Amino acid sequence: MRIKTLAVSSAAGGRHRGGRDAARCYYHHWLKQKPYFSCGIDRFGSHRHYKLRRLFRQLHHATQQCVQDKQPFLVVEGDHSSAIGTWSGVMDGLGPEKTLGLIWIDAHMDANTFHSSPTGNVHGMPVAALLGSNDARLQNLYPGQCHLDPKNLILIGLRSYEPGEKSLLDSLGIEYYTSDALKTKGALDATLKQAVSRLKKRCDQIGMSIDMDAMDPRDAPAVATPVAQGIRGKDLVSAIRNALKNITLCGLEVSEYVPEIDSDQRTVRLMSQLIKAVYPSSENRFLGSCNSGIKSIS
Ligand SMILES: [Mn+2]
Repeated sequence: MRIKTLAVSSAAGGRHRGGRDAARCYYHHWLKQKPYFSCGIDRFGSHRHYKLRRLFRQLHHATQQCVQDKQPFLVVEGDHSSAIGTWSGVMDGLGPEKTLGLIWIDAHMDANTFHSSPTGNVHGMPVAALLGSNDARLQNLYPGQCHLDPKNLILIGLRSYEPGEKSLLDSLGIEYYTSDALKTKGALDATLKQAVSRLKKRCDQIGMSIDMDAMDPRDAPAVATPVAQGIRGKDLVSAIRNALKNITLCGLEVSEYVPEIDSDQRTVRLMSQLIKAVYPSSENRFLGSCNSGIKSIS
């Protein structure tokens, strides 16, 4: 199986601009090839939302195409706001008749809106956007037609969130697991296995979005917003391997890695193990060395 790789060199939705180099760094050091597709925002500054909107639209187009071609993909992106483009594209690719189940592994709920966010950073809002929150400013950034059904979203690893985010998820009856609930031996393994089998029963495709800050900072220190007491890296690698034994995801997204503070490459190494746990087959080839012709937005 070939995996299409999509590199997003933008951190404009986050708070650490170093994240824009995440994709380039990952592909250079670990895949030894150029990414298939990249679109990026090099600078902060004016028109940030206008540029993000364009970026999400490009990414939406790319993942929509992947799904229509039944082509599994890997997105490596700077900040987690890009998930708005990734998964809206998948849902539109599936069309209104088919459903996406999404496993969201993160320290944060990412369910703020422009009304509730203390910072205004869009990387804290993708879950709210995908669910179709009624924040007009946020929906203005949303490139897709379809939204995520709350019962098809499961969040894992949470430990830092605002009360407004929790009440949004609770009001929609969304299933989530805090990292505290996963501390006992075997709990993470069982939870992930159960999440996959539940989504498999009711959804046509399953995707996974991994925010590197879900992991404990001892294992993944090079992230934009580290939070102590996270899931241990090796536990997540083995839980993913077990849970996905008989299933191929439609796509995987990895987010929030900041290479410039990854002095011992601990975080990128873990990122690579997580990607291999999702796409383990030695037959897998990551498509690369090809330019889509889409220019960086800067
Ligand atoms: Mn996140």
